[in-house]
Amino acid sequence: MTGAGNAGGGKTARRLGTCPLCEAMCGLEFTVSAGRITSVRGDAEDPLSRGHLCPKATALGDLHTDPDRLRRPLIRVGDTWREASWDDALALVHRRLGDIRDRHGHDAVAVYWGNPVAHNLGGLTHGIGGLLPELNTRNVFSATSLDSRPHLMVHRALYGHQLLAPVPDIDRTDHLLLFGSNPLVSNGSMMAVPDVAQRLRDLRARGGRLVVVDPRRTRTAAAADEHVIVRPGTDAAVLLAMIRTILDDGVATPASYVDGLGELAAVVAPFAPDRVAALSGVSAETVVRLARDFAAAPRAAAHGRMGVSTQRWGGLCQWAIHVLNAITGNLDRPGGTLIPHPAADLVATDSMEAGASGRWRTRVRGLPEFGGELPSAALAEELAHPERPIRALVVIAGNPVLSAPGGDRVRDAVAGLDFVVAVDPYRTETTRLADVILPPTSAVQREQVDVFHAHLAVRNTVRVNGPILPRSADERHDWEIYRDLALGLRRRTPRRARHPRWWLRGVMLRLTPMRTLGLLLAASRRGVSLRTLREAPHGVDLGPLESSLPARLRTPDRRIRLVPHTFGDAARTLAGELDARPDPAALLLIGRRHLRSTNSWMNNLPRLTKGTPRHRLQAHVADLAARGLVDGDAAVLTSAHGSVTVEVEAADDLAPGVVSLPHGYGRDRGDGLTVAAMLGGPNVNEVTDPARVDPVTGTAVFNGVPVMLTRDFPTPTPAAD
Ligand SMILES: Nc1nc2c(c(=O)[nH]1)N[C@H]1C(S)=C(S)[C@@H](COP(=O)(O)OP(=O)(O)OC[C@H]3O[C@@H](n4cnc5c(=O)[nH]c(N)nc54)[C@H](O)[C@@H]3O)O[C@H]1N2
Ligand SMILES: Nc1nc2c(c(=O)[nH]1)N[C@H]1C(S)=C(S)[C@@H](COP(=O)(O)OP(=O)(O)OC[C@H]3O[C@@H](n4cnc5c(=O)[nH]c(N)nc54)[C@H](O)[C@@H]3O)O[C@H]1N2
Ligand code: SF4
Ligand SMILES: [Mo]
Repeated sequence: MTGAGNAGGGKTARRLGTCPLCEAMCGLEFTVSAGRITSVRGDAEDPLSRGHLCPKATALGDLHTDPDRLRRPLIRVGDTWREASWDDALALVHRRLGDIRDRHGHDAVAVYWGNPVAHNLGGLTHGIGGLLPELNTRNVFSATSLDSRPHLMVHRALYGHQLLAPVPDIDRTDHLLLFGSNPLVSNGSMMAVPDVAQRLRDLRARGGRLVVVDPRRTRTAAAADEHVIVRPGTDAAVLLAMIRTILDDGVATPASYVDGLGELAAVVAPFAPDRVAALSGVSAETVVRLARDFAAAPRAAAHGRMGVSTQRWGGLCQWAIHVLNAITGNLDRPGGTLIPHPAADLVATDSMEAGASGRWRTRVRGLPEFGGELPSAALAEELAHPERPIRALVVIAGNPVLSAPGGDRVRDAVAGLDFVVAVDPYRTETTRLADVILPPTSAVQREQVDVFHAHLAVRNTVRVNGPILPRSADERHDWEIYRDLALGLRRRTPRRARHPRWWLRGVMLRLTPMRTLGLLLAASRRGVSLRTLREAPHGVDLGPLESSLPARLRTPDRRIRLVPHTFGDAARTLAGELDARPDPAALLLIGRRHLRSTNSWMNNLPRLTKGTPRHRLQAHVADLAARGLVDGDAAVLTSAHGSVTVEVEAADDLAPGVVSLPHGYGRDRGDGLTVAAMLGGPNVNEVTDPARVDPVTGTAVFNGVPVMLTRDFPTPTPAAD
């Protein structure tokens, strides 16, 4: 099952792989010499990535040989750890989790799963699909509610399934309008788009336009035809004013299966462009022009990402973006936005639930579940509930101490539990709090295929590769760890507590991920089987995205209702706040990502961390001067939640009034030493505020957080909210 054959001569071999690190799913070609990866290149024959790769992929070999990467299970003994056999470590987990469930019930065991799960077939088949049902707990949290939950909830509300995701048809569009998205650094998100730099050059070469709305002149904004600066957290008002302009102009052309234009007009009526201008900093003329340019383009696509998902009105922003595409006739049109139709179709095969919500709620704030998950902004308070309904935590490929808002509280809450088990290759700020760490094989030791992100890709392709390197008898894949955890818990589950599909789940747990993929491919009926995949190691190309509505809608009447209640209500609430004026003294905090980092991990690898430090708080030079600060100074950043010490950096690409800190920093090895000097810095999520979530979706607010920046620790008067 390894890819291309021998490069010829000696012990050097070329092997094809697929990068698991981000949504772009780049096809890779590894050179392996004497059991080590000596080079990584992009696979020019991959139909999606076409030879692209980014610096992170070149570190996959370093990741594998990293001496800090755990190879054997660790069991905590007081303040230290001992290596243990898999049997001993698993037995301990089964006993402790089993006892807690026997005494306190299934909900006493909570789960947090992180981003790498979604990129890993075994994470889906045996983690989400196997271990989670076996744990059978309502207390499931994940990175989704720190990320893409607004998208998923909008997909569910408009199209009937959380994974029916229209993505920009970037290769054919004439007009791409991006809100809060920086694909030249992130390689696209909720839009898997490798080689995006070339794709954007092609767009402009064929006479198309790229417009970026962002408080920062990002790489993507700098490459655009137009960059519109917006005050963080106010995009929803801008978008609703754009919709109003298009409706007022009488140029809305929604498809025949779209209902609710009249209701929409009523909802957006308060959003007059000049009213929105003072709030957002985007002039009325600009709002009107953005709307008219978008409506007039023959084929246009609007897309929004982290900047507009993880802000106060993330749900409204995503809803408005979809509505904008729909009312201009761009939804489901080549060159507009189209719903991918992958070879392994999780929607058509009902392999993923459509996305119910509100079946249960968090205890403290009453925040609703969506798709079986509670908002991670509530993780700390739920874990630390005085009645202790939750006693144990299972962490799968996640680092909530660094990635969830109020990370300091998450740390304390996790530390206060009776038992914690983590499946993770590293000792991190989170896993260090565990009683047992179970490390999986590295990314290059397993077969890789990304089934989930194929539902978000700008072309329908699929590719299975690997493993690049063998594993030893003592190493376990993620899926085997999830399987063994689940099987041990099954043995302890009394008959009365067994869920309805008990027997079937037992069978599925015992299949390998590849067998499950084979079944999924067959059920998807796209003409692709495991065999065809193995015969085409560069990938199978099912071609460009295609129109497929209304046939693929999962709404009860196969129609799209433009104004679902929750979004209409939220728009009315926002309308009531339109004339609020931002405090001119407050700064608004936003995040940022760097080309050579991946959320909170891989940043201990020298290849990726050399160069200028990235953990500094960037601010406009005028904002620094006003506080008596210059580049390089230490300062204190304070929000309603907390304070951190920062090193400031003057940035000329940020709008005045806006400051920026990346997440995933503030790393330390647990012995007081930072992982690498430049990773010191603060954990931004000790400043982001878990108390503030998007009221529609419960998603964390990472962008547009009101903060104060001072030379010294302020006397205790937190920033005005
Ligand atoms: N302030 C702020 N906070 C943010 C964001 C932001 O923009 N600003 N972004 C949010 C977003 S979009 C996301 S996705 C989250 C990420 O949040 P998380 O998913 O909680 O955090 P990661 O940093 O991705 O941690 C991944 C962990 O998985 C481990 N890991 C890596 N590969 C594997 C594997 O193959 N198997 C297993 N079992 N473990 C593995 C790594 O060692 C690491 O500890 O952070 C969110 N937090
Ligand atoms: N190199 C690298 N690539 C990655 C990752 C990584 O850590 N490193 N992480 C991956 C993950 S998990 C994800 S989810 C994706 C995220 O992919 P993206 O969303 O494309 O990446 P971000 O850098 O978070 O981009 C958010 C943008 O929103 C802007 N912004 C902030 N606040 C606002 C606002 O209020 N309004 C508007 N309009 N814009 C705002 C920011 O300036 C920034 O440019 O990236 C993925 N790819
Ligand atoms: S863009 Fe993403 S998928 Fe492609 S090589 Fe970089 S990290 Fe891997
Ligand atoms: Mo993410």
